[in-house]
Amino acid sequence: MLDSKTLTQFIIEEQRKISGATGEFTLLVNDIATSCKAISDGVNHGALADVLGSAESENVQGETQKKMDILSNDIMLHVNGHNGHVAAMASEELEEISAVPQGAKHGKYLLVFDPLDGSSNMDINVSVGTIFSVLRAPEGIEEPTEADFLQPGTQQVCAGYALYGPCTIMVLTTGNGVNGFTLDQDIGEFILTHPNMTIPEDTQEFAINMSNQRFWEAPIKRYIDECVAGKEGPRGKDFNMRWVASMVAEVHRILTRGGIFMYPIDSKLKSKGQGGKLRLMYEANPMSMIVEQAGGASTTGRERILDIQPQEIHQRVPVVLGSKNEVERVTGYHQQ
Ligand code: AHM
Ligand code: MG
Repeated sequence: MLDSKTLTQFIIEEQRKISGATGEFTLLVNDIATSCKAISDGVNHGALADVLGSAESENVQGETQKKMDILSNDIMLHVNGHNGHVAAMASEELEEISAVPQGAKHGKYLLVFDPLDGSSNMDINVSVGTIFSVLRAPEGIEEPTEADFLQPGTQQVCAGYALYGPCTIMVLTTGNGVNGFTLDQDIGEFILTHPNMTIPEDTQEFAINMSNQRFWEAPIKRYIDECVAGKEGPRGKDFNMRWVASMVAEVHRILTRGGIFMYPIDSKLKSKGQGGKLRLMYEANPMSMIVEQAGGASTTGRERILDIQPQEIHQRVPVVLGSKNEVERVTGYHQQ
């Protein structure tokens, strides 16, 4: 413990390097960490705290909400809304943006989050996570509107996730590399355990929901066919496959040992009028910033995700991210 560095110490040191930093960002990251500790506690108690199973409600995406989706969303809103560091928040679970509570001070940041990603895994006791992204609120605006959130991913001040797995890990970037912190449950602090995480450029592991194969476009079909063909195919090597169905866990695996993760556009999604499965602002943008900061790449197959100008807060996009050379190959197949 005497040699270890807490998340708060780490952020304070980072902020000292920036002239004019007021400490507000450090306090915001502290609030986000507190929310993730509270969500982690709920997730860990499972049936003991009666947080498994579905609630009676649907979210804005028309998906049935899990009890833990609602609890996680409430925790994020409550912990981050009252302390004067955010000007407004947007959540995957809420139709409209959320203003800070009446009477609370307005901060200079916009906080965007998916409170419990992969929540279909809750009931089967498999990893879930929280994904977040911090943007700057436009200066001089008291009550931000949805339009103020529609900033491309390149504008993110910070992006991160908490993974609730065998242990709880928070991974974040402020645009200066990627660092991972493990929650020490005994003292209630996130401790720097994974400094300077990087993604190898090459990989032999892919992650995709293969049950959608018949709906894919030709470039994705070709890429996966070539991986599956293994040593005897055009790639001349065998590939391994993983699918946790929890984006946070897939990205964490890729940060740990490389890999490529894909949720491409397909004819089934198109027939529902959707531009992809994953949400640009809550999932694709924060994960793309983390992956790029770790030396990986992230595209829709056609363009860099971080360059996309969002049209609405709940917009969905195709996602291809991970080890650079594989992502570039998939993107190349889309150009042919
Ligand atoms: P969610 O935000 O409703 O939990 O959905 C997002 C999740 C991702 O974590 C995961 O990659 C994907 O949806 C799983 O999709 P599928 O159900 O096709 O396996
Ligand atoms: Mg999600």
